[in-house]
Amino acid sequence: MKPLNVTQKLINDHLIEGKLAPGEEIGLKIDQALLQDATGTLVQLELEAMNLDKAKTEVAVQYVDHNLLQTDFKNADDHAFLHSAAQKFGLWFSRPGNGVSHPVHMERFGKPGKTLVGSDSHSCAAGSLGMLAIGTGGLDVAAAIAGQPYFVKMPQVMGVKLTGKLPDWVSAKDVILEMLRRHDVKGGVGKVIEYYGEGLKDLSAMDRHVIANMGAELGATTTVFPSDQETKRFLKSQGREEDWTELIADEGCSYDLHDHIELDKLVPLIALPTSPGNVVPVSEVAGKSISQVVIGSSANPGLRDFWIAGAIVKGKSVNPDVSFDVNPTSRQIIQNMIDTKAFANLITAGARFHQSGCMGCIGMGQAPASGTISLRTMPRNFPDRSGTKDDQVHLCSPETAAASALTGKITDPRDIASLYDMKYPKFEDPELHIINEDMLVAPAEDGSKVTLKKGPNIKSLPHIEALQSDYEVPVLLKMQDNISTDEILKAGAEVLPFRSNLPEISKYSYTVIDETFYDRAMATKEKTGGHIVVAGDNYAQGSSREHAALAPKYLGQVAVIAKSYARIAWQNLVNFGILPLEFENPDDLDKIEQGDTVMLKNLRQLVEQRETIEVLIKKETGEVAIPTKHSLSDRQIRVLLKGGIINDFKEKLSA
Ligand code: MIC
Repeated sequence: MKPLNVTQKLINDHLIEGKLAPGEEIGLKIDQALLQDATGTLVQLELEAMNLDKAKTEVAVQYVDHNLLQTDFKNADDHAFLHSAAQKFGLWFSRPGNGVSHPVHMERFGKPGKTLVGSDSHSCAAGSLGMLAIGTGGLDVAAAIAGQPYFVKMPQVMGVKLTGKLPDWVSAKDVILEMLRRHDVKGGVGKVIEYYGEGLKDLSAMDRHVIANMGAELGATTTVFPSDQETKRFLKSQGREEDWTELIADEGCSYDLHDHIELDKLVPLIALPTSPGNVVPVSEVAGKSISQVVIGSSANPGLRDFWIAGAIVKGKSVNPDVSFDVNPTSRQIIQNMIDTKAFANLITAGARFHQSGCMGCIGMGQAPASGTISLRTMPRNFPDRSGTKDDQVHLCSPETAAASALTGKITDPRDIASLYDMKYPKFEDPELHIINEDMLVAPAEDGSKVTLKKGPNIKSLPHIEALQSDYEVPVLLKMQDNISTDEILKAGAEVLPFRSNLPEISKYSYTVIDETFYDRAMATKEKTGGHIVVAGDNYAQGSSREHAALAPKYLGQVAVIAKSYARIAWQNLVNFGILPLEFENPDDLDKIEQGDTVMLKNLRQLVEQRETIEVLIKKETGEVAIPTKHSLSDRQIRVLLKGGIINDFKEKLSA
């Protein structure tokens, strides 16, 4: 048999439908599922709409890590709802404050050789353990929990060879920032990034998590690491050695695409506002004053990351102009930080400790002061995500963050060696971590007796109408390349509490780009029955939040015409019955203006027969015909024509 890489092995072992030809849709058996609260409320409502009796996956876990601030009843009600739903539908429940989903999952549940889908784009982090872990929209996760296969376009596999060893003051975050420097935010679309080579031996499982996690920022389908002796050591340190199995690439296997990173040549890197792909060496921007440093999030989750920051600031004080915020990733990590003195080092130097969770990473508090620079070890710095208008969030390693917290300026961590006369602190990972499972609640034996607790802010899902054949609707918004889901539907403390209330959250659609959107969309919905929007490349990159499709749908969005789409967003649009069209000639975007009217004729038939869909644009000056196409699978066409997955699923149930 032909030698296989790790990705091919994982896919082969779980393939239910389709062929391994890049670009074709495949259906995979899913072993594990992960939900976080901000996307999970919708998923649980979807499970309710699907009438699920009990989760069919081997493991499914509902985490609560995003909406932690309880400024009124809404988030607390959501937590109670999620707890009851987890009990009812057979999921584990990780209680609020227990920690961020991805590292907790890796510590307590992840298993080499398994597949996972998660309703959070960073679910790919579990690829650090030799899993095929894919972040996706909530409906796809709900379907997997209900026992359906997960459908995705067969990706190409990019093998990234790692050689050498990271120099002092350079760490895993710099490896993924280097990938982003090379490939930018859409370089990974349609690809699995598989790391291999002798350079792996000095990257711990948690270092691999840092790299796999931010594969989401490359737009990759997922990231895969082998399961080797280091994976075994990690699982042993978590008291789960028996869950280890070896999974390594066969000698002589091949990859569709290639890249190579010489680890010893890397330098400290930083992503400038407002894209994780805007990466330069720290030395290029060193010296700029900063007002905030935040360490934490699933993109820098391990004990080492907090320990190294603690060791750098040990015995010193952070700069008086800097707020030095630490978000521990889990209660277990806090206990291990106490044990290794990292906690004391950070506190004594002036750190502000927050509860374990995503916090500022999703704009739940920790907004920086206006007009100032915030340095974060987090994965994203899209416009306004922090909660401060025109924010200047930079993304960097814990070494760069801690060094800069001391000086009050962006600082290349290699420079503090001479400034403070210190050597690079060497981390020794404890053989056995303190393990804390107190806040993980097992599913109920019999969920049928559990009643769902729904507070007044939790609204059931509306019915979605099937796609019609003819439309005459306005272009309500014209956008350019790389529009993020944050710009389509804001993150942040003001909006997140409405994740379980569609009518309310839809008021925030596209407000980062155009504050008049909601009013214009509602008026148009009444008058013409809907609208379309147009965009450039990589539309809706970033998060998996399906609200960025469902809310526009609720406001009457019929179709999007874009040059290209981010993977998750493209799937979400179809799942909620919005037609994702692509320009046959990308330059035709220039021929459309906001305010033009669009005529779509005979749409159902053209979509079904995969024919060119001619979009007639009516302008004040005349008419222009623009050819468009779609790249949906037969299954997606069926789903779309019915108005989305829920309608399709209900129809299957009643058949
Ligand atoms: C993000 O990093 O953008 C989030 C918050 O984790 C999202 C999920 C969400 O919007 O709830 C993601 O990455 O999927």
